[in-house]
Order: sequence, then C-alpha cells, then structure tokens
Amino acid sequence: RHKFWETQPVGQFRDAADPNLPDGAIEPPTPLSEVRADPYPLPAAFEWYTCDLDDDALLADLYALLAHNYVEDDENMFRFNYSPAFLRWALRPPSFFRAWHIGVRAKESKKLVAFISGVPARIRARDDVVRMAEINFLCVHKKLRSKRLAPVLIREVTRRVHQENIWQAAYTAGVVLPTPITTCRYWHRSLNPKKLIDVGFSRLGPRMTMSRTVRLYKLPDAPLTPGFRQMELRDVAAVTRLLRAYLAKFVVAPDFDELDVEHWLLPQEDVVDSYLVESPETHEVTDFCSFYTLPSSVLNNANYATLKAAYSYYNVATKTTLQQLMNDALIVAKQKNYDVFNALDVMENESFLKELKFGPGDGQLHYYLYNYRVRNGIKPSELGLVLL
Ligand code: MYA
Ligand code: JJ1
Repeated sequence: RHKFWETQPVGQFRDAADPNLPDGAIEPPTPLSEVRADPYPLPAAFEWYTCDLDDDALLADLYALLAHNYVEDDENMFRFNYSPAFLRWALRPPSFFRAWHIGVRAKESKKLVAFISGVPARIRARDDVVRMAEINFLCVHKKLRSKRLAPVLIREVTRRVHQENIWQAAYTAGVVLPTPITTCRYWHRSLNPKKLIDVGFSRLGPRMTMSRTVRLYKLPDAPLTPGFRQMELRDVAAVTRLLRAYLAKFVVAPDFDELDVEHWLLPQEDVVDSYLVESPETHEVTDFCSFYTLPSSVLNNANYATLKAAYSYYNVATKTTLQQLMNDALIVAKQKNYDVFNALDVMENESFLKELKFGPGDGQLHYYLYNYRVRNGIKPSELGLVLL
C-alpha cells in the first residue's frame, strides 16, 4: 500500500493496536560516521540546490513555486499563498540550519521545481523533551507529480537532519499516512461573509439572507478587554512564562524558551500578530493570544484573487476567559481586514469555537512524528503544537 512509508521508522498501521510497544524512539540513533555522506541521487535532469533565504531572488523563486504548486482544498478552489516575509520567518528560527532548506532545480534552466524544509525545535512528548526537525513546505511542481520525487526529498532531508545528530521529526499533512498521532479539524469564523460567499468559501445558510448573515457575524469596532494591547519586545519574558506554564498541560507541545518566543511570537506585520492583556492595576501580563497570516489564492474567480486568512496560533488565558480573549482576537483581525479567522480543534479551542460562531470546515489536518511512537495516539485537545 505505502511502498515508501512502509520502509520508514513511523508507526505502521499494523502496529496500531499493539499495546506492548513502548513510547519513545522507534529505532536508536546510528553513529554519525554511518550517516550517508553524499546526497541521494536525483533523476539526471535535476540537481540539489541548498537555498539561501537572504537571497531575494531565491526567495522570489520559492514563493512562486509554492504559490503555484502548494496545498489546495479538495475542490481546487483555493491554494495557500505564503508570503515571502512569512517564508523567511518560518524557515529561519533560532539556530536554523541552512542545509535544511532544500531545493531541486532543473539542471539546464535552473528553474526551482521542488522543495522541502526543516527547522529545529524542542518538542515534549509526555515527560520527554526531544530535539526534532519540523518538516514543512514539501512541494513538487505540478508537472513532475507521481514520479516518486517526494520520497527522494524526504530521504534527503532526513539525511541532513541526521547529520546534525537529530533523529526525530514532527510534520502535518492533509493526507493520511502511517500513522497520525492525532487528526484535527479546521474551523472557520467568517469576518467578511459577503466576500466568502462570493468566492465559494462558504454558503448562505438555509433561510438566511445576505443582510441577516452580515448581521450574524458583526463584531464590535475595538477589543473589549481592558488592558488588551499588542505584544512588544519587553513582554518576551512574561509571555514565555505564561506559555510554558500553559503548554505543560498538553501531551505533545513545543518546549519554548525566550529566544523561541521572541522569534515565533513577536509581532511582524502580515506575518504574525500577538496581543496580551496587561492588568490595568498590577501591570501583570495575564492573557495572551496570537495568529499568523496565511492568505489563499482564489482560483478561477473574476472578482477576487486572494482571501486574507488569520490562523489561530498560541493562546493562553488565565484571568480573562479564553472565549473573551479570542473574541478580541476576532475583533482585531476584523479591524485589520482579514476575511476569515481559522482555528484547529487543538488545545482548549473547543471551549470557544461554537460560541464564537466558528463552523467546521471540510479540511482535516493529520499530525505525525517520525521515529517516535506515542502509544494509541492522543486527542486533538491533548495536542499543544501548531505548525505553520
Ligand atoms: S505537507 C504538504 C505537502 N505538500 C502538498 O500537499 C503540496 C501539493 N502536493 C505536492 O507538491 C505533491 O503532491 C507532494 C507529493 C510533494 C506532496 N507527506 O513523488 P510522489 C507520499 C509525506 O510520486 P507526488 C508537508 O509539507 C505518498 O504517500 N508523504 O508523489 C509535510 C507516496 O508514498 P507511499 C507524502 O504527489 C511533509 C509518495 O509520497 C505526502 O508527486 C512531511 C509518492 O511520491 C505528504 N504530504 O508528491 C514529509 N504526499 O507510496 C515527511 C504524498 O509510501 C517528513 N506522500 O504511500 C518525514 C520526516 C523527515 C525528517 C526525519 C528526521 C529525522
Ligand atoms: O479552507 C478549507 N475549507 C473551506 C473552503 C471549502 C471550499 C470547498 N472545498 C471550508 N469552508 C466552509 C467555511 C464555513 C464558514 C461559515 C461557517 C461554516 C463553515 O470548509 C479547508 C479547511 O477546512 N482547507 C483545506 O482543505 C486546505 C488544505 C488543508 C490541509 C492542509 C495541509 C497542510 C500542509 C502541512 O503543512
């Protein structure tokens, strides 16, 4: 069934029911001297190309490859349109490895035709903090599909991760592979319902008119919680404390330090937005919420080319309720002209999705670990990890 995945150290479907297999690494590390020294062979017309994201021309090529060939919904109406600034942010966290930004080019034209990336992360599974690679942006040009290039890209990134003495990875996909640790659903909150309906992202509900729908999704003009403001550099320590305490509740979650928080959560326009509640009396930071910006191209629509979407990222509520905090996140996203606010049913998100008028989407997101078994898997609410 899975000619490639059957050969890899991942939970195999046939082991799923075996309660005797322990949690942790599926296979032990090999000595670094035994890690293959040279790149895997590619078909003769292609060459490996380690990408330099400082190079604006390369970044433009990567942006274009993904904008034209990356993930689409099941009816091919929308395609993720990660911005160049977002890609730079996503691929250059603290201690990133340039060798993990892996392109494939046509030898003759030098055109970028495929890509895969990894970034380093510490991820905790139960009480085990593991150095991992987060693998993302696997993409093969539409004209080169179904030629078994993806397994070559995956083997090559695995080799380069092993060279750094890292033996585990985390990744998500819309497709089912052996074997998800959990399967999450996307939920969507309309901010600009008229446009969403015009582009076919959502539909007018039964017995609903456009004006009733617009009224249903109306939001206040400004956040409601006193002390709600944008996160700044001076907040990094307080946000790190809040987030570390919160993420400790989940079975699988990142182990963020202050450097990680500064990179992943300090606001960057049209890339990542973070807000917090600073108590007007004590000036204590008590609550925090964040979202990242990932537009989608609207395919084949005469009136609109892109949908501006916000994706819920990490949120922590200690004084305000999570529902009130996320309502303020919706309000600022609406102020900033986003069309839709998306969230997965991870962490405690179930506690606000229905109340804040999110509806279930038609897409699922499967989470995977490479060379790490989590017995019986976990529930989405036990997952504290959001990948981009
Ligand atoms: S998920 C986003 C993936 N990208 C897209 O969906 C963009 C649009 N699609 C494409 O570009 C292509 O269809 C891709 C496949 C490139 C996806 N993850 O070359 P093929 C298996 C893993 O003939 P193509 C993301 O970025 C498939 O089951 N495997 O197929 C995270 C089959 O294997 P098997 C996948 O369609 C990526 C084989 O590939 C995926 O031309 C995490 C067919 O290859 C997928 N999304 O190309 C990667 N899709 O026969 C794993 C298909 O066994 C990382 N396949 O069923 C693992 C950890 C590595 C590091 C380890 C360190 C220690
Ligand atoms: O965006 C998604 N679905 C939308 C659009 C559906 C268009 C037809 N297929 C959707 N809309 C309904 C919204 C509605 C708003 C009012 C309330 C009720 C709901 O459902 C889906 C997610 O649901 N997105 C995708 O399918 C994109 C791919 C998802 C897999 C991602 C793989 C990630 C790669 C790893 O990095």
